[in-house]
Amino acid sequence: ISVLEIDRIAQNVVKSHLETCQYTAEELKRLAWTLYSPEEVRALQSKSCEAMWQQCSLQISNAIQYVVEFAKRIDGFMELCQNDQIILLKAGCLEVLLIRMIRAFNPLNNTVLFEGKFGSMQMFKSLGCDDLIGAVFELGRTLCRLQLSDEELALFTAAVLLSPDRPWLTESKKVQKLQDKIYVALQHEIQKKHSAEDKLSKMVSKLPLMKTICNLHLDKLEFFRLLHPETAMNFPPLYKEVFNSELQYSDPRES
Ligand code: 4D8
Repeated sequence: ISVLEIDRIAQNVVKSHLETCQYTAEELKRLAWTLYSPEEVRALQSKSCEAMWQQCSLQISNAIQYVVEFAKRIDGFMELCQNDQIILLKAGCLEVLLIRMIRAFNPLNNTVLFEGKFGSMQMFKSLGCDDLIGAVFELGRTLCRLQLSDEELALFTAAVLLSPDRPWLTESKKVQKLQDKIYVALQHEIQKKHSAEDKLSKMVSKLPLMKTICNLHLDKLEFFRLLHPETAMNFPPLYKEVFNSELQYSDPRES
């Protein structure tokens, strides 16, 4: 693999990332001190669990649309078979969202952008998922410490999306080759910046926490569905499609 090819890959992935982020870095900087007032936070906290889940699933579903568009613009992704495209998106999109979250996370006051304003983890209280939200904010804080550039974020999210170890992939060798090249491009990008040489391993070391968060989210969703089946039925179609556990973990050979 030549330096020229690595540069071409990096350019494609970074361009795709920048084109599919809802907010530019400047917009986020301007918004960073637009905080929910204590009254607004109290209003969010006194919502019913169902209403807050509905609101969060809508935000997640909206953000997933951008991740799907990101994936489609990565060279090689659309050349994978449709089965594998779906598997990679379903398995990876929450991880990508969690990495993308750091662009919209302010580590100075531990707040995250939610529907146009920044708020702390207390605003999610009515979800009844304090452990999940706590883990998400912890991840936000630790990822922010790495001070990733948009170029690094782009390549890291692309590498996570193109994980060859997702269950039921039919062409995992093909995915592996794409991911290898993206990691080479990421390592190359990190070296350009004279940043700490173990930055890549620090990034990769956060993946287990992300997997834990994804599984915790699936557990919470499953439990929520048991308690409030009619609300869960009305979640946005994209959210249901991506996180429907039966579809995600069923054995295609058994159905
Ligand atoms: O650019 O789309 O505006 C998180 C959601 C981010 C979940 C969103 C969220 C994001 C996960 C709302 C609830 C990450 C941005 C805003 C909304 C990703 C938590 C915080 C997007 C980046 C920040 C800013 C709650 C956007 C994890 C878990 C959800 C349950 C349904 C229990």
